[in-house]
Amino acid sequence: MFKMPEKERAIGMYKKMCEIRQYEETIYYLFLEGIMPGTIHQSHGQEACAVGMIYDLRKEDYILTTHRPAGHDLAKGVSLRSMMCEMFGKAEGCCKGKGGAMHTGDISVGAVTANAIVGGNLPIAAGVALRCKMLKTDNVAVCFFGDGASNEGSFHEALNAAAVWKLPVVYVCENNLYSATTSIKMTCNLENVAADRGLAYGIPSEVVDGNDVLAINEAAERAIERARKGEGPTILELKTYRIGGHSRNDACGYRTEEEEKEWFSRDPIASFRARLLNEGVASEEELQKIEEEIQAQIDAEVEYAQNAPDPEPESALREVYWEGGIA
Ligand SMILES: Cc1ncc(C[n+]2csc(CCOP(=O)(O)OP(=O)(O)O)c2C)c(N)n1
Repeated sequence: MFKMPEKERAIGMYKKMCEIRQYEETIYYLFLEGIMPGTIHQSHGQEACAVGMIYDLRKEDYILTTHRPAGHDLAKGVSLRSMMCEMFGKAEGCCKGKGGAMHTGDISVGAVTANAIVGGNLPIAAGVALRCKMLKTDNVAVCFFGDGASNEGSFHEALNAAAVWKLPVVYVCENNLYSATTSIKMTCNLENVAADRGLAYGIPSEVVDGNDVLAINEAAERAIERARKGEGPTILELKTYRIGGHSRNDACGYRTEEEEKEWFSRDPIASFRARLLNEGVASEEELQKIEEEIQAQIDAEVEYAQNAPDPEPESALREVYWEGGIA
């Protein structure tokens, strides 16, 4: 078992995981009630991956995320308000209401706008890392992707370039066993779909329990340190499971009850909560207070976002690509 850090740090990690879970759950119910339009891909069950990897990054470091971006963005410091306003398509949204659920981000805190093209962010991460290197900073890029993305050509091209140029990038595969509704067993003959492939490119890798925030945080420290020291990329494969469906309309009929039961019993937040209590780091009352305060803040942001101004119609073509160029 990984060593519990001192209280402030442990509670800090717990709070961030709860913020992500409660933010996504609140959005889920808003969708079910028909209050929020569009679709959503959520990271219930994968919160430890975001928090363990990002907790010790600097503001000047970068993250690159996917169609499932909320947890990563919140962990990197994109504000709850700008995330919520983005979900409601409002002008104060982190992408001015033009991005929606799959395209959140805020470059001012190092969260590169999410890329919903599976595997699309891997070469961009290499580019971001190349920039960090050419500017002679010791900042790093951390790139998240799913097991499905490891079968895309862009994965292989990006990893090869990152290895050859010794780029300061950490590639993080959140292996939740499914690429949308397809089991990874049907699409890849390897046990560790990202980590085992590191060998082909001369990139060191680690396989980590993706539901243990402390295990992830320790592996992150090693990989980030390597990148900062100019020793090149690392692949981390975090074994995890999404508790909810792939997207809003997915009833998960392709998973067995036994599999779900086994993984749900390893919920990363419930497990960490139990450790905080068992090891006397915090009391039940303290944890409940934290959870209630987070929910109150999220509810206040929902209220704020619903009443926030819509974008001006004239702004529709600003800061987006269109056939006439950049308006
Ligand atoms: C290039 C591309 N192909 C297909 C899709 C449709 N699609 C969206 S998410 C997804 C599954 C991706 O699986 P994985 O990379 O394992 O990530 P996860 O959904 O498990 O987080 C697919 C096929 C897409 N967005 N982009």
